[in-house]
Amino acid sequence: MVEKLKHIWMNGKLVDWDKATVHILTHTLHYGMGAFEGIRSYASHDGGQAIFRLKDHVRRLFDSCHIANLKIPFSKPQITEGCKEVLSANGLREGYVRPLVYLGAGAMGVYPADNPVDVAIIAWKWGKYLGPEALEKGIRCKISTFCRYSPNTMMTRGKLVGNYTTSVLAKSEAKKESYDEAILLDVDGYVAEGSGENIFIVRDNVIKTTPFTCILPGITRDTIMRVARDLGYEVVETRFTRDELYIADEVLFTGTAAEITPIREVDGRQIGEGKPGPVTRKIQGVFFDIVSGRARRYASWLDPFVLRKGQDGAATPKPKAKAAKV
Ligand code: PPE
Repeated sequence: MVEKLKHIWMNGKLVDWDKATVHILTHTLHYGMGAFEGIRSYASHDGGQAIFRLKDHVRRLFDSCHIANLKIPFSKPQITEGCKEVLSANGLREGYVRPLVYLGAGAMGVYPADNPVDVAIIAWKWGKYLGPEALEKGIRCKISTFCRYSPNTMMTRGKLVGNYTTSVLAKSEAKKESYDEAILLDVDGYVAEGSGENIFIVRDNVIKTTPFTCILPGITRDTIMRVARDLGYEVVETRFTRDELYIADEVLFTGTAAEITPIREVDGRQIGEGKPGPVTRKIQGVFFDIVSGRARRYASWLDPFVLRKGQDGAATPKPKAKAAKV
């Protein structure tokens, strides 16, 4: 359950959490055409707080909308400010920010003639996406019976609302069978990505990740490719098969929500030593140094923001109750 906070940004204004509602004729609710982002903010080691790769997330939101033919009625700087504003207004140092662009109420039918394009930005507290021990111990995955879309079925470079129906099915199937997460193959049978993460494999210190044939161009994926190359590893973008995954020394997921999650088992087969391997550990370490502002080399990926006075993430002290009149 998402914990209720104070405010949500809707079409340029902060509204009360409970008042951030939509009409049942909201077009996106019926037909799934919309776009969203997922962004995290982190506490910095020096006592401040910053949003990780905000500029790149805002750019991808606009790219997604361009792909989907949705004209956002706000500029990139306005959306950027909106993301900071919801964190600030809710007193969240470490939060997850979800901008959502959707077609509002108007016409029904698949042709959204004059429906308004609405924008909301929500922030909430999101702990470890794949469970409290996922980052430390690694997770168990299953190759899904569902496939990632062919590029002309859904346009997968956009983070589009409707694209997530397959993710919901794949994840639910995996959880029902007591796995932590699903790995989807593409329509040609090669490994694509997780239901909400990109995937990397490591063998003999060579790192491979799937190319942009049908995956979401993950910002964490891009971060990890850069970090791994800076650490001196060879990183290759290439298709690989499920058996190559089974015999990898290490497998890991990357994503804003999932961060850097090691995979210790796929389809009942142990991966490597069955625990996070040395490459994954090293990459994880650098990632958390980056987001907490300790790795100066990557400081340009951090966008600091201020918390509103009295909203430092701690529970706001309640005003002292007045003495009851007797
Ligand atoms: N693939 C998919 C399908 C995906 O949804 C995500 C993010 C990624 C790759 C990684 O992208 P990036 O976050 O830019 O590194 N999934 C988001 C939503 C998860 C959800 O359940 O909601 C996320 O991590 O924010």
